[in-house]
Amino acid sequence: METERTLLIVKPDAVARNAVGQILARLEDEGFLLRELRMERLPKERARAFYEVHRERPFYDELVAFMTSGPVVPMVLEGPDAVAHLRRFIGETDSTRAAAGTIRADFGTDVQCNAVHASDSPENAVREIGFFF
Ligand code: 3AN
Repeated sequence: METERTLLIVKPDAVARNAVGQILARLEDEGFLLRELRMERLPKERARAFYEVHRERPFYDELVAFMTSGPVVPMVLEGPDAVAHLRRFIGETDSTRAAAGTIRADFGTDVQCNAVHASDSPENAVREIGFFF
């Protein structure tokens, strides 16, 4: 397996419920190596640009409003096959359907407030890491 880097963002819902430390601990326990980390408040235009691929989706404005509603914690994680590994580890998009024990099941609420974002392909990981770091 190839060593890869991927981007994870702790979203405003999980920051607001004081879960950053617990999420970090799970990621570290799973063996991901933490390479970059920051807390920031995303300006609206940055959030719009980050989710540009969803521009035409009906939830786009709501998604941007949510992602700018409070601070986020973007980070770079590294490990073997990190992109796919992290996607499996966080669980599926809708927190109400995510497998028990995943980050989205345990710290998210629904399809929008789902605690974390993770890059969905190696190409997007490169783009998203470059966007934040
Ligand atoms: P993922 O984050 O699992 O890659 P995407 O890329 O389909 O999921 O969606 C990006 C983000 O948009 C999600 N993390 C979620 O916050 C939001 N989202 C996705 N689907 C919906 C929906 N039907 N209604 C509201 N928000 C949504």
